[in-house]
Amino acid sequence: MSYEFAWLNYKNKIADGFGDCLKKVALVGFDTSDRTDASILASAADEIKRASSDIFGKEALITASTNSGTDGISIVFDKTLNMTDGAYCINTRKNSVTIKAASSRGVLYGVFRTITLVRTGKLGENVEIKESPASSIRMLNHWDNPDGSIERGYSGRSFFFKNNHLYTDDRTREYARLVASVGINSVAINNVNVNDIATGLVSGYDRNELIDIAKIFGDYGIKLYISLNFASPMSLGATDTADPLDGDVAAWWKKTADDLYKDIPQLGGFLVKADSEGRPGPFSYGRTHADGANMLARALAPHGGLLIWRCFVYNCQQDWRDQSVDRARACYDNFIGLDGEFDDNVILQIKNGPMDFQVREPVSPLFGGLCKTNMMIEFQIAQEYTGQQKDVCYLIPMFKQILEFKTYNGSGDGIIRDIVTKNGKNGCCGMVAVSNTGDDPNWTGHDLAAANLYGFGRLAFDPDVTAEEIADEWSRITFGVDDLVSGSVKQILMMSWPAYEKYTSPLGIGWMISPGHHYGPDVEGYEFSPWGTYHRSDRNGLGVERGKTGTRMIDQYNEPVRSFYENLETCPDELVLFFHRLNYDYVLKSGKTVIEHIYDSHFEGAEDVEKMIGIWSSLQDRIDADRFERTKKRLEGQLKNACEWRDRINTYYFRHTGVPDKLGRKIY
Ligand code: GCW
Repeated sequence: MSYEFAWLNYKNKIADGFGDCLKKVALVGFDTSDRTDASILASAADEIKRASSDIFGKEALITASTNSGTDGISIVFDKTLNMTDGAYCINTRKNSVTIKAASSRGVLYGVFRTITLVRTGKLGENVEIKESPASSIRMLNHWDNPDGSIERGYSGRSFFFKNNHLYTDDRTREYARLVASVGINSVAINNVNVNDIATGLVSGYDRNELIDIAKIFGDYGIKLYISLNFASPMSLGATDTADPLDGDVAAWWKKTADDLYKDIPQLGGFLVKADSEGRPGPFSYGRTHADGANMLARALAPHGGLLIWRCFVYNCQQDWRDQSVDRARACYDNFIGLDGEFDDNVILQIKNGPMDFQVREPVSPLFGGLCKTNMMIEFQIAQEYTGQQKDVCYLIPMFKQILEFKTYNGSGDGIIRDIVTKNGKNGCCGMVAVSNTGDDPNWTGHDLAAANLYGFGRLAFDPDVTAEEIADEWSRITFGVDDLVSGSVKQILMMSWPAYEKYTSPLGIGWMISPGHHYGPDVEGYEFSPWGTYHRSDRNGLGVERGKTGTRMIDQYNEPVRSFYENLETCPDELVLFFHRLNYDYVLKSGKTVIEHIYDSHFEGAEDVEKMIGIWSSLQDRIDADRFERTKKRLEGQLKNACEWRDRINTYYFRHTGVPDKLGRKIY
């Protein structure tokens, strides 16, 4: 499939200003003998060339040099500088720009950043910009399957797998370039549900292709990770058990890792989903998740590899009649007792919320509970439950809120951002997102969904940048510099998450989506299922009580968070039905009753989508016809979806309560 260049289309209109500097380039210190550095530096040099020729229609004049020039751009790689991996410094004078870094990744990121600043007109005379990545691991997880399908993929097929084989083509490099441009440095290419031939990826299946992918990633400073099947040695017939304490099993993994690192010395490590949704894991052998993770981590440790272990572990065979079990408790209950038992090269990957990527959830209490364990936060930009890249839902404002949340973990505030960027041993922490890319020409299905990919990378690198800044910058480099376009696109993006929240499930309750595929409403779709996702609506009220009189999930939070959520006086409206069961006539902080809120928010949500269509339509002559039309179509589809949600939810609650809408709006 053909592809576009997303935000890296340098032919888009750029701002006036410092652009000329790209015409003359001095490369300083690029003659390194280190092959890893050399390949990344070559990508950086190539990028400047591309930007220059696309912007000016002419190749830049590039020289290898020993010192910075007095005009044009000088890119300095100097290992003696006191800067961390990926950090860079950009200085400007009258006609010149200098980018300095002590790491080749820093050079690459500095080049990408300079190009963006030039394009958006943000580079003036005499500025100094110093950036260093906040998270040491900035990762994407692809849920791509060997047959080319993508689990929860909404933008076409895989560009890593086809017909049960890995492959590389031009797009592999374009992908690496795209994600490296926002600082991504780690990528797991295969689904965490490891089935069929994917099991063999660790032990030789398609090894040459794996090497090719790792090499292309390496050119852009990206480490390849492989998702593994915990039962691999058994599934592949090498052992008759997968017990992590069995000597043969450990020896098999050690040899497997040794062989892998011989072929791919830069491999990042493994990603594991175990004992979750039917996947094998240590529980089958009466072992703990620490036993399982450490055994694998020890196979990787001699090579500097990392073992990333997911905490999405819960009972998906629940009986809906049994109200004593609460899925929201599961992640914390399964891992809290293991704090301090994991090896230094193990990182627990924890989903942002205790359930599963709903439009609104509290922060997972596990972040505030673990004190002696490396942690990464897992977000999902694939929008499985937030519109599936059919509906626009810009998730960066949500991620920002989560990152700023105070857990009161340990002695200080325990802000999530700090836990995932500072608290890991030897930099073993960071942020990961389940990717939203596929082989659609625009990469993300919905053109506006690319803002989530861009934004996630930017945020993992610099959590201080605001959602508005990201939206504005992304729009300028994606659609070309035009204040009206970027203002309007920013407006649509910023209203999209609240709109989605309004027209779907109310007040943090979640899970009213159609079972299986998870798009569109089905109020009771999961109500009598084994998945542990219930709202228990009856004629009086709705919600699962998670406080003192209920499942006590709230007790998993530290004080003062615990009391904050326990007390109805302080528990915020947007999460009140996550934590408490309430009657329909309960008066919220907004002054509305629950039932009034349900009606109002659903009408408003659909109206917001109409507004978004109006804003987008006003850009008709300012955006190329292709992207204008395909986005407009998606927005119109979104309106249909929003109306369906509105009418089903409002009708369902009207039928339960008999309470008429005060404003007499149409409820069926
Ligand atoms: O929400 C669920 C998804 C599954 C996914 C799982 C997970 C990869 O519906 O498709 O499996 O989360 O995160 O492991």
